[in-house]
Amino acid sequence: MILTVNTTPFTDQKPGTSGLRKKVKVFQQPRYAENFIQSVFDSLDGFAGQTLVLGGDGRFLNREVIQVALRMAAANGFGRVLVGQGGILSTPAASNVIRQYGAFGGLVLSASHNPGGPDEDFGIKYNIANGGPAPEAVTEAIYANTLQIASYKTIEAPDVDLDTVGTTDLAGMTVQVIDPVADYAALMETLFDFAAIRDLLASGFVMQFDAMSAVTGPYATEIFERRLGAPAGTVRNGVPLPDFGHHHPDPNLVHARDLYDALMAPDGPDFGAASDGDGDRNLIIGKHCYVTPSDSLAVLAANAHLAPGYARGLAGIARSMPTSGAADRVAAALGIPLFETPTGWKFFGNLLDASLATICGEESAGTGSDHVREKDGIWAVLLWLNVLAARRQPVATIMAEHWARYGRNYYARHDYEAIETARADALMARLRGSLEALPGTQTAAGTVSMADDFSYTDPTDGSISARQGVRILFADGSRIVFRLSGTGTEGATLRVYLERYEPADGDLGQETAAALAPLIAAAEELAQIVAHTGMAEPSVIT
Ligand code: G16
Repeated sequence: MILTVNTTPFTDQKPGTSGLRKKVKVFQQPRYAENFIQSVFDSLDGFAGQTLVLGGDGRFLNREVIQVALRMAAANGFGRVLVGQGGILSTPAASNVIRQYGAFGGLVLSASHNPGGPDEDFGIKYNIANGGPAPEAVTEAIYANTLQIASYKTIEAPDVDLDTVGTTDLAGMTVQVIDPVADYAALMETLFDFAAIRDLLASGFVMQFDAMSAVTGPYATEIFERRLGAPAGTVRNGVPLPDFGHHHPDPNLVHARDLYDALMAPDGPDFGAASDGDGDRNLIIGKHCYVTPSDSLAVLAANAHLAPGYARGLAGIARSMPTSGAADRVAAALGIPLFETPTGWKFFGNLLDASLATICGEESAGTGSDHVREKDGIWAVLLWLNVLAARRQPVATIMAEHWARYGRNYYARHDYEAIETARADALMARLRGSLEALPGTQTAAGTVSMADDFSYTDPTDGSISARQGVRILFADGSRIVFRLSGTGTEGATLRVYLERYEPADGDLGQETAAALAPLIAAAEELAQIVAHTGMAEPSVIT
C-alpha cells in the first residue's frame, strides 16, 4: 500500500556543484532524505514503469538511504531499480549502468572526496538518462520543489537484501541487485589495449594504486590485479569502509601523501595513482614526477590516439574555466575545438552528447571521455597505462617532451577552507566590485590586462550560467581565478587558481611555487586574502 506522508520543507536543500552535500547529521533528520528524493522525483516526467539506477560509494548512511530510496521509487511508480551489490556503485560505473541499461536516470549517493562517518559528509545526486549529472535547469527545479514540498510517497516494506545478486519484487517494482564491477570492467576492455598494458606490467614496470578505502577498491583489484596481472598488493586500501578508515578520500598531495612519498623515494615504483571516495577523481604521479590534473588532461589528449578506443582521434577537448590552458595548446595543434565551461562535470554533458568534445578535464582531478557522462578515475589511470605501454618511456620523460613541444603552464590551486561564509562573500563581493577598475593596475605579477566574472553560454542549447568565477588576466598571459567552492559542507572554501605560461624555449624546469611566487603575491594584493579570511596560509595547495 502506498503511504502519503505529510512533510514540511527544509530550506537548505539547494544542490551545489555536484548534488546535495551535507553533514550526515543533517541527512539523519527525520524526512530530510525523503524530502529531497521526492523533490527529485517530482521534477521528472514520464518515469512510470521505467528503470532507476541506485548506488553509492559505501560511506556511512549509504545502505539506509538506499532502502529509503527503494521504497520511495516503488511508491512513485518506477518499474525497476538496478542497485549495485552492497549498495555500491562508483560514480562512473553508475553512469555506465544508466546508459547501458537505458535507464530513466539514477540516484548516486556520495559526497565524493569529502570524508565519511557519523560526523562527516553524505550526499545525493540525480543523474539523467545520458548518465550525467542533472543540468542546472533540473537541479533548479529540484530545489524549487524542496521549498514547497508538502508530502512524500513511500511504502511499508522490510529492507531489501542488497548483498545477493538477483531479482526481488518490492510492491510490484523489480529490484535487481547487480555486480557493480562487471559491466564497468567490460567497458574498459573495449577502450584500452589490455594486452599491451599486461606486457608493460610483466616487464618489471611497478605501479601502485591507492583506493583510499573508498569505492574503487573492488574495481581496481578486478582490473589491475586480476585482468591486467599486476601483483597482489598493487592496490592499497582496497576495501571500501564507511568512514574511509578515518581518512579524507581526496586524491591530492596532502591526503595521498604516502603514495607521493613512495613515488619520490629513490627505489620507488614507476607509476602511482589514486582515486577518491566515489571513484571519479584521479591522482597521477610518475617516478619523481607529480603530474598536475591540468597537465594530465593535456598529455592524455595529445596521446589518446595510442589507445584503441580513441585511435579515430578526438572531436574536441573541453575543460573547466579554472583548469590551465595546457589542453588549449594541444587542441590547437590537433586542429580541434577547445571548450571552456564553468566548474562542474554537468556542463560537459551537452558537449559530449553532441559529439563536440571527446575528452574533458578539470583542475580538480577529474578527467573523462564520452564513454560515460561522469569523470572517471580508473579510466584516467588506464589511459595513462596505455600511453606508457605504447611509448615505453618514464612519466617524467613524457612530461618533459610534452613541455618541450607545447610550453609549460605552471599551475597551482590554493584552498582556504572553512572560512566564515560572510567573510568569504565579502571577499568575492569586493573583487567583483573592483572588476571595472582593475585593468591597468600594477601588481607584483605585472599589469592587469583584463578582469571579468566568467559567464558561459552552452553552445548546444544557449543556456547561460553567469557569475562562475572572477578571472584576472595579466599582460604576459598569466592568470588568477577566484571562486568559492560549491561542494563544501562547512562554511565557505575560497579557491585561488594560479597559472603562468612558459613558452617551449623558456625555463621549463622551475619549482612550481617559485614560478608562481609573483602571482601568489598579486593574489594577496588584489583580494586581501589574509585580512578577509584571517588565514596566513592556504589550508591545501594542489
Ligand atoms: C565536483 C564536480 C566537479 C568540480 C568539483 C569541485 O567534483 O563534479 O566538476 O570540479 O566538484 O567543485 P568545487 O570547486 O565547487 O568544490 P566531485 O568529485 O566532488 O563530484
